[in-house]
Amino acid sequence: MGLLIPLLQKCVQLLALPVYVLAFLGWWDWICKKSFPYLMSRLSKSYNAKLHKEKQQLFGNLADFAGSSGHVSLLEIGAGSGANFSFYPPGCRVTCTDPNPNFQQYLLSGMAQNRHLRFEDFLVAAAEDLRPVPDSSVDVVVGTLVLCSVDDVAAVLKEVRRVLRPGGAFYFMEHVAAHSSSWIYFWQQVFSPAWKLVADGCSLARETWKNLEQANFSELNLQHINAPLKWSLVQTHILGYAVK
Ligand SMILES: C[S@@+](CC[C@H](N)C(=O)[O-])C[C@H]1O[C@@H](n2cnc3c(N)ncnc32)[C@H](O)[C@@H]1O
Ligand SMILES: *[C@@H]1O[C@H](CO)[C@@H](O)[C@H](O)[C@H]1NC(C)=O
Ligand SMILES: CC(=O)N[C@H]1CO[C@H](CO)[C@@H](O)[C@@H]1O
Repeated sequence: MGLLIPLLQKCVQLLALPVYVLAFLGWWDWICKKSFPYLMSRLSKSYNAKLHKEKQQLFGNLADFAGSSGHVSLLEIGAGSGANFSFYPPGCRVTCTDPNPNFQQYLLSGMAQNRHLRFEDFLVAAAEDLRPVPDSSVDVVVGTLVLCSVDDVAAVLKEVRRVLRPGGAFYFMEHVAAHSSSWIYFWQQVFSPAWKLVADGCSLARETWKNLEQANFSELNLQHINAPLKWSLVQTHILGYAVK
């Protein structure tokens, strides 16, 4: 396998050559940032339809983390087009963050369809640096399909822990690296470099559960599942919540 993987990686990169050329010219990032919100809003509808049961189960106890006001104050990182709003409890105060400002119109229309929530703010920020959000100020942080795309997972988890109040929870659902002896893992490695460029910085084979284990939450509820997706490169998922 030693030489096979780099060789196959180069083959896949050759197939993606037009994208590499656009990146070389400096245009790809602009195209990605403009077109991704539309693509994500379409993709996330079909993804959510397939993972409805899992999300319902995941967010089922979210209301237990309500603060003293009786409502949950919630910060969603990498909110994208707002794929999780319908799962939040009535009265939930939602602040969204995403480094890509082009998501805002999708978030606003998602909010308009979820009148049971109170939309507080949209921050254009990477989750590695949530400076406008004070320490220990939110009950719940949510991130779905985000830790695959951030630059520094450990730095993000540190920020998440900083902004959570003691006893608050971080809910996550992420596609991750498959078992290292599986074929899926082999193909994840083959496609990884080209995928990262084409899919707006998404890493195919991160062992994100390790970062969560090392992030010093006081309690970690984490499950590995095979998501019911046909596209098996992103089938292997983790989901759960970590309590500060
Ligand atoms: C695959 S999309 C997922 C969107 C949405 N959370 C969902 O579940 O459909 C990844 C999102 O992460 C965002 N993102 C990329 N880098 C980020 C970073 N450093 N911090 C926070 N979000 C980031 C992207 O802009 C994009 O909205
Ligand atoms: C977690 O705790 C250990 C032991 O106290 C410490 O060495 C480590 O730096 C901490 N990690 C983080 C991310 O806070
Ligand atoms: C934008 C988006 O993906 N919205 C979805 C949120 O989740 C509900 C329930 O699964 C879907 O019906 C929406 O399409």
